[in-house]
Amino acid sequence: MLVVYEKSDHVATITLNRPEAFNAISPEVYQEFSDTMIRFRDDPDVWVAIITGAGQKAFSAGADIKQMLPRLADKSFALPPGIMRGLNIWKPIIAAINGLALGGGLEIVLACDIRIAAENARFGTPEVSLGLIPGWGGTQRLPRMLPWCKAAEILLMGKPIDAQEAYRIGLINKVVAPAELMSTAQEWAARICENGPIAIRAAKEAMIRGMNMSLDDGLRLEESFFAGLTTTEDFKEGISAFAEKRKPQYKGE
Ligand code: DAK
Repeated sequence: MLVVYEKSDHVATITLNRPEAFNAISPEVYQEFSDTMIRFRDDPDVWVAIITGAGQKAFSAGADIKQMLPRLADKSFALPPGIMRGLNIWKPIIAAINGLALGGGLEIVLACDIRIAAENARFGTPEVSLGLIPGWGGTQRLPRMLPWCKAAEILLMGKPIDAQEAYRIGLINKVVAPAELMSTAQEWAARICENGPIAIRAAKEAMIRGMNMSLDDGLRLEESFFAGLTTTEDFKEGISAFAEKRKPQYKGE
């Protein structure tokens, strides 16, 4: 399997599994990854995903330069739509970055909501060194997430930054020792799962949709999501649990 999907306690762990090639994304990896993200989106038992890479060296070194890039000029070569666009995944996604995240690998990280990195992680968009630009969102997401000059540094220099620098500029949430990476990601996922899952999805959807709206329209959107949440069983459970001084038991209803 080029992409492994495992689940436990409402959390799916999705592993890019081609360690001998730094988890580079061949057309087959891309297809399996897209299918796996749809499986995660549509699996009612799963509330949060953690994406990581197999091995100690790389999250992913990006698109496969030997198997995928030479085919890009061929107009009949089409990849399926993926996580970068159009899947509408409102469940939270955590990136557990276990090494290099380059090119398309970094673009997967940018499509994740929470990003936890091992100390040996590095982040970059080397596409310009190949005479290309990022094609899965890098030129659009980085300047929306970082100060302009830091996005420009990454995109125009094509030179990776290390995990501490990525943390310092706000590209990632936390840096941990490699041995603590997965347990930290699992702790964050478990913490998210303690909250009402419908509320979590509404919060993410409101954040994403609101990014492309005026503040006024965004506030209206928030109002309509808020009103919808007040009719859920989860909301009733949340306020009852508070009054009864116990932990809420959310069902996602
Ligand atoms: N593709 C294919 N194989 C790769 C690879 C990659 N991106 N990265 C590493 N490998 C393979 C190497 O070829 C080598 O395989 P063997 O020779 O052993 O068979 C093995 O992994 C180990 O690599 P190295 O021997 O080079 O190991 P080092 O430790 O010396 O260096 C490295 C590791 C990751 C720094 C280096 O391999 C490297 O610079 N790799 C290239 C990284 C890169 O340029 N990534 C960006 C790719 S461009 C699209 C949208 C987006 C994209 C494509 C299409 N569409 C809209 C259609 C995305 C483009 C990109 O991501």
